[in-house]
Amino acid sequence: MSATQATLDAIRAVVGPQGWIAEAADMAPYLVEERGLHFGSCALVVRPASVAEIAEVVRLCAAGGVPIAAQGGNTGLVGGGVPDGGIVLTTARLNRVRALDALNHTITVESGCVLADVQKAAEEAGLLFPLSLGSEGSCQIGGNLSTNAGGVAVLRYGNARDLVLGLEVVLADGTVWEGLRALRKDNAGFELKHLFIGAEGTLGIITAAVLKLFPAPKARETALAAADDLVAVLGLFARARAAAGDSLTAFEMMSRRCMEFACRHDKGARDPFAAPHAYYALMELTSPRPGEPLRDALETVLSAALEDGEVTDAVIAASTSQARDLWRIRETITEAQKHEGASIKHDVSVPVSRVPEFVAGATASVEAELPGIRVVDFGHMGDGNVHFNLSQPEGADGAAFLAQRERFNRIVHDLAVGMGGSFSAEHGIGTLKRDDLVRYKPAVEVDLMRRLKAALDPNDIMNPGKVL
Ligand code: S2G
Ligand code: ZN
Repeated sequence: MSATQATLDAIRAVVGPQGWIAEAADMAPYLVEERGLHFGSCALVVRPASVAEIAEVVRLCAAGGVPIAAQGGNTGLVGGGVPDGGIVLTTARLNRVRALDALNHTITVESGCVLADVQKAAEEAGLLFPLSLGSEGSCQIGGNLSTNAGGVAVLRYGNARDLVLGLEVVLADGTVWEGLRALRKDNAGFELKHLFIGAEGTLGIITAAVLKLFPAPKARETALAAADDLVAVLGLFARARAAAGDSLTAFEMMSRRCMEFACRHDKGARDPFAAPHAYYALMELTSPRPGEPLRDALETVLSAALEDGEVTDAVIAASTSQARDLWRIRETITEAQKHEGASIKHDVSVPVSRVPEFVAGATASVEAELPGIRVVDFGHMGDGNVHFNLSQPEGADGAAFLAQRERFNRIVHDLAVGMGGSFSAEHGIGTLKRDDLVRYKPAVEVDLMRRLKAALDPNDIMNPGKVL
């Protein structure tokens, strides 16, 4: 019997019949990335029921040299959770809320908790866990932390990394690091948790976390403004930020094509304006103080912008359900784009002040490169993160379009990095951007990452081939 077979048998004994999947059809969903662009293979899908089982499985894999692709909800977009042989280890069954300390404003959750459930647990305690992204109904907090997820509230609350106080991690030799401290001040040595947040499972497996909670919003106003170009949208952002300060919780932008795709493919999405507009800004103000005059602030900002011709139209949601309708347009773009053929995505960031310049430059370049290409630009304007996604020309061959991914990645990533931006703002590296990491990160950074990887995972069993 091969060493691998012996290891797999031992793993099956550790987790028991409920804890493993070997049927090809049952394993299939674990082997493909969200958009079906990355496929993998594995010998076994392992579903441990406890940290102790995970630790023992990792110890066996370390001894047997069996690679582990740790997975949460498998909603990633860069192939980070797709296995390349070895086993998939899903933390889905570790989905308990272990503790919630309202006075300390912290919640301790296991990695398999779905993000929406963490948000709900906080809400039931009269508090807010602010991480919020399109896949929140299925993504799991372990994956959110492993990829340092961003989403729509980064402007006000930061990335996943900024929301974590403590971690529990199973290291590459099976040791459990129990670092679930719930302290906002703990300045004793290296900040080790930040090694594992954003490491995409390449240094260890996050099994639980202590997360920060915040006062729940008692007042919330949402508006959609229309503008002729991104310079105007940027001007509106400046006005809103100056007027509302930290009450401005989200500021998203989307182009006309996004509105068209959303309304074409999602029956629940409706353009609130009579006329088409080149760009839209979705803004949300919240406050923990009930009765805070957020609507007045919004009306003041929007009427001044309308008066100055910076904004061409605007609607302030008159109800929670209308606010949800406005958000739906923004959140359905990713799904809608799938119906428009092949897409080449870019998840870049530049200084907020340079978003209009970046989008104009990138659009001119890609349209010169391939007439008929359809730029689908939207994203988190408030934190400079643009999803500069490209849909194939109508009627073109999807595979031929995707074959040009490298070429368009180069154009778009070179421009963003050349503007002091990043080629990967929130989605991470996975396998998709591994080469770009070496191309764009300073050699000293890549070398440091490689040294950390060698130190923490000397047998290279933790998600090998991802990130580095
Ligand atoms: C978003 C989703 C991925 C994409 O909607 O904010 O992160 O580029 C994106 O479609
Ligand atoms: Zn995004």
